[in-house]
Amino acid sequence: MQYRFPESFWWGSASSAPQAEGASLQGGKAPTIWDHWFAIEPNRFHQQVGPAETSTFYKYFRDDIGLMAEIGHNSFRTSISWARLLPAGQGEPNAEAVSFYQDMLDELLARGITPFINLFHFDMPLAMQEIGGWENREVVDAYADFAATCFRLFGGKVKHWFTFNEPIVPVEGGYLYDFHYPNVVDFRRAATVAYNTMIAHAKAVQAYRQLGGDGQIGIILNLTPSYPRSQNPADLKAAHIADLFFNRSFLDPAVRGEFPAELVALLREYDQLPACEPGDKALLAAGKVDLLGVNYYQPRRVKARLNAVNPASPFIPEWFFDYYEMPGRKMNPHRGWEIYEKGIYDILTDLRDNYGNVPCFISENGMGVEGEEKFLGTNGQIQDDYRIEFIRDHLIWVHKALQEGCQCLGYHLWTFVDNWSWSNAYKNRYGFVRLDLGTGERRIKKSGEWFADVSRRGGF
Ligand code: BGP
Repeated sequence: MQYRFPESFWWGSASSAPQAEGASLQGGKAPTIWDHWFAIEPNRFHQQVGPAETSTFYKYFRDDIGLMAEIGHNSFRTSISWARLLPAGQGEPNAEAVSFYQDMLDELLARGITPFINLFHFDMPLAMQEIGGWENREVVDAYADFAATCFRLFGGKVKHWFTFNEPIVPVEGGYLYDFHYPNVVDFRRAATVAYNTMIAHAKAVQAYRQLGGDGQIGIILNLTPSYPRSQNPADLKAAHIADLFFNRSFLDPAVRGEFPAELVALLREYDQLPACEPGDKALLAAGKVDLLGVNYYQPRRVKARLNAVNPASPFIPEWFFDYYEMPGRKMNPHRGWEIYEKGIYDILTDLRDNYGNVPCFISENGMGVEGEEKFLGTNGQIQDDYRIEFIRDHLIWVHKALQEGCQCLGYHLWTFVDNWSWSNAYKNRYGFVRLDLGTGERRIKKSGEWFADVSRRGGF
């Protein structure tokens, strides 16, 4: 075997409640911003497929977990839906939701699969958005109560908790670039959402520790290494600022317990700082994670801006850089994302060198492919050799990072069974398992079989 991984390495995949459970308005669950946005603007979703049914995990979780065991999972991440557990956003838990999550966790444990549970995956309960979402500190407190409720109800079964998945995405999508509800474009409001999200994170961490949680609590961040076009000082500066906005804005408070001073100074200069409250600084300082999830899909390549900024246009990070398309870059044309395997190594070594080698794992990595049925083999199985190659080539860099002392504890693919990708709906398929949207049938892809083998042998 050329690439051997530690015996304790986490092999598995990641998913989320809104993208896989389905039954979005059933079982006592209240609508989220996704149900609402789809109801008012269905045209914003690929083929007008909304969040109501997604991948029927709510109904078929036992079968799905059986398949996870079959393809060598020793761990699996999903989320608890806030709007399912607490339909009003706060108050008494919904009994049907409690039994669903208990059963799901028991099933995972019975199959020897360690549950990794995340508490927010872009799915703001509509009732909470109606009072301002993350712009309102009452929602921050309601979230902290929701988190504490989860720790109390499920803490006996769950020892790996995550407060947020990719908290920057609702900021970008909802308040800067118009790809999530509420489709606002306003940097100061975006900064408030980002800031309050980290306060919510810190309050959840505090609650976990106060309740005497005996596991680990962390956050999952999408880290996109910023590469400058050249070593020209203007290109270097562009990459540095992009890194501050898109990585360090969340990475520094999560791991170091404070926002980067340079970012704060920049936002102050442009009058974009959010409002803080007394006590926030200490709260953030105490909210450092035990474990960091790293989602890695693509690098960010930037260059110095060519043109002057229109000062009347809304303030956005792109005031400080232009995107750079590197000639010859390798692309996943379906998602429009560059494939750059070494990026995963650059992240891990950065965490080792600049973030105290915080314990981490690859919590998402994967390849969405459109029209995957054209790779259906004569045996009726999807022959996704491109996905095998994608995973293998990333794992080779993870392996190198491990040999060089990085504390990367596992690798989770996005995703287990093909699931609903927000406004892309079912356009791109990511799963180890194919979902037939017509019949609901699941079928393990070639990559799933390959992964089972890698996980069982501990390498390849
Ligand atoms: C991450 C999210 C996932 C998932 C994945 C793939 O950003 O955490 O929810 O969707 O990306 O991206 P997409 O679904 O947009 O293709």
